[in-house]
Amino acid sequence: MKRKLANVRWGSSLTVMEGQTGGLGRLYVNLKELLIAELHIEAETTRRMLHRLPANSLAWKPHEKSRTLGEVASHIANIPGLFIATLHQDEFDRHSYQSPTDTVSNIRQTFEENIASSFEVLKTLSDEDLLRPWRYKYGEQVIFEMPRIVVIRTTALNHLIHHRGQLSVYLRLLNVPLPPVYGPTADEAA
Ligand code: NI
Repeated sequence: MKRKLANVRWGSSLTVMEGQTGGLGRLYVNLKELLIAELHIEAETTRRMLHRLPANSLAWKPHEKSRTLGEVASHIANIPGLFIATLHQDEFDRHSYQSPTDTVSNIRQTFEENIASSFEVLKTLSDEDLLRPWRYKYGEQVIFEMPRIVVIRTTALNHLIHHRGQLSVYLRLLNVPLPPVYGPTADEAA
């Protein structure tokens, strides 16, 4: 039997299958539904951060070895396009991907397009698909091969969150008020 577990405030919902044994039998949730719910939360938090990018500081960097603000923000915008929106194929060549990220509006538009196509692809993936391997390549060179769900959880989501944390420090150093992330910041309530 299927029943809805929860309507969550970011607009997703989880559908739960109750086991045949009834009572406290096993619960079953499609893996993609958990990933879609997680991506909704992280996309919204990242969107808030990208809306604070100061257009006149994209070339700024906090250290000579660091990426510039624009490079970090571009990288964030591209991550879902590289590591989720590509998972309908069995492999992906990095050389086939290009997006304009030279201005704040390009960065934000690239992020929105990549998130939208990521949701479209996620909706099509079964649990079996998510457990099947996917290859990331530079031309003929295989950079890594991992099950799709591992790619989503590590190379997409954890990677995005890592660079969003980096971006939040850049924005603090540039005196940009920080939006809430997992809770309030020194500037704003959650
Ligand atoms: Ni990175």
